[in-house]
Formats: sequence, structure tokens, C-alpha cells
Amino acid sequence: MAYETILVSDVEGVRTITLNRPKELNAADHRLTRELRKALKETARDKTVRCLVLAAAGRAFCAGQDLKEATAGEEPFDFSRRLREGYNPVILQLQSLAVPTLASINGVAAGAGWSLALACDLRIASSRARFVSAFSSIGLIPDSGMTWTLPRLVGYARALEITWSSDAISAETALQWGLIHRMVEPDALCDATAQWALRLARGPTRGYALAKRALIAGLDADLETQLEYEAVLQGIAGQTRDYEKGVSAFIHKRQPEFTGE
Ligand code: LHQ
Repeated sequence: MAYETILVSDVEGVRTITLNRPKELNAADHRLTRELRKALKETARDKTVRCLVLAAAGRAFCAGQDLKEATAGEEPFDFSRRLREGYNPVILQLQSLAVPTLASINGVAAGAGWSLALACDLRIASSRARFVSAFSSIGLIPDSGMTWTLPRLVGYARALEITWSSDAISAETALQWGLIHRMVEPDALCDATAQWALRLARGPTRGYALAKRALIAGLDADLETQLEYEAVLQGIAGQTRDYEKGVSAFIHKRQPEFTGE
């Protein structure tokens, strides 16, 4: 499938979707969110994919909604519709993908562009990256999941300050605050992303997905409910081929070769 605003490539079970409107700092127009939805749908169906990387071309990760598009039409821009039909499905697709998702953040991530990175499971960033909520600079509220992800990552107080101030947060601060998992030198980002993604792709990816479900459920559950949910999910994990392989490799003192089954 040929796309105009994204690139899609596969290497050893790692699918990379690259946002590709570098002149516009990968700002998301209708076409980009439409293409992302399609590419994510294909990714979810493709059993050969064991890890998804979301990357970006040029000097930026994503500057959020394309504001030129948002202000170009004669009719008032329908914000709610744009979110319901464009961004929200993408965020839900990312969140529900059954394989690990890794955002590789090369430069500035602003507005819904930052929300996209936050919707991934893991984030690795160049030391040159910066994070700008941007919404409040133009009188908007955070969207595309940011009001859900941000307080869960940094707590309510910090989330509120970030969204009201719109000040840029450096990669170093983002690392300290737990907004990104790893920071590397700009030249090392591609290799470090590929290495991490390959490692994830070779892991027990069904178990990873079950563990993620448990952790997310645990954010809103009482202990008793959560213990029971763990018991249910462990029942499923314990019947996977990866468990068989993992435990057999342990007994025989060799490295397991997981297949995600
Ligand atoms: C852009 C953009 C952009 C178009 C840079 N659009 N061209 C969702 C759905 C529904 C409705 C509304 O909102 C949302 C969610 C949102 O995402 S709202 C937030 C939208 N994003 C922003 O407000 C960020 C706007 N951009 C910026 O603040 C800066 O450009 C950042 C901080 C991202 C980068 O700053 P610089 O590195 O100094 O770059 P720059 O400002 O010089 O931009 C370079 C070019 O990119 C420039 O074009 P030009 O033709 O002059 O070279 C910008 O116009 C263009 N660009 N962001 N969102």
C-alpha cells in the first residue's frame, strides 16, 4: 500500500511507521491521520509484526494538528469531529495493539504530536528532542489522550502545570520526570531504537500484552479485583507456547527463542 504522508517498513518482525511531512514538522493533516489509521489496522492484522516503532522524518517528531489546514476552510473547523474521526481512533489503535509500541522521538513533539508519542508503550528520544503541550498557547485543551496519559505518568500537579504553561520540556527533564524511558545522542537514535525494538520483537510478546492489560487495569482497580484479574491473565499466559519455551530454556540453561504464540 502506497502512502503519501507516512512510510512503512519491516525488518525482522519490527514494523516502523515514519511520519513523513518533514517540511511541516510532520504536523498531522487529515490525510496523515487517515493513513495512520490504515497502517495501524494493517499492522494489527499482520501476525509477522512483533513490535511497532513510531518514528518521524526530518528535524521534528510531530508538531500536532496542522494548523494551516485547521484555519484554511470557509466553514469553522469542527474540532470534535476531527478528534472523533481522526486522532481518537489512532490513539485507541496504538493503545490496543497486541505488540509493544516504541516511539522514537527525534525532535520536537508538540500538541497532538506529543499525545501520539505518549500513546506508545515506550519512548526513546534524542537529547535534542523537546516536548511542548502547545494547546494552551492557542487556547485549546490537551487532547488525543493527553489528559489520560500525562497525569498517569507525572501526576496531576505536574500534568496541570505542563498543560497550562506550554513551556518546552527538554529531553533531559522528560527523562527525569518519566515522560521518556531513554535518551541518547541524536546520531545514536536510529541504532538505539532498532536495537531496543528488535529485543522487544524477540520477547514473549503475548505475555507482554497480557502484562500491559493487567497494569492498565490496576490503575483503576482495588487490590482484590486486581489479584483476581492477575489470576485470570496468568492462566492465559501459562498456556502460551512462549511460557513452555521459556521454562524449558531455563531448565536446560539456554536462551529461550520466543515466537509470540
Ligand atoms: C506547522 C505547525 C503546525 C502547521 C510548525 N501546523 N505548520 C487536534 C485536533 C483538532 C483540533 C485542534 O487540535 C488538535 C490537537 C493539536 O495538536 S493543537 C496544537 C497544534 N500544534 C501547535 O500549536 C504547535 C505549533 N507549532 C509550534 O509551536 C512550533 O512550530 C514548534 C514548537 C512545534 C517548533 O518550533 P520551531 O522549531 O521554532 O519551528 P517553526 O515554528 O519555525 O516551524 C517550522 C515550520 O513548520 C513553519 O513553517 P514555515 O513555512 O514558516 O517554515 C511552521 O509554520 C510549520 N509548522 N507547526 N502545527
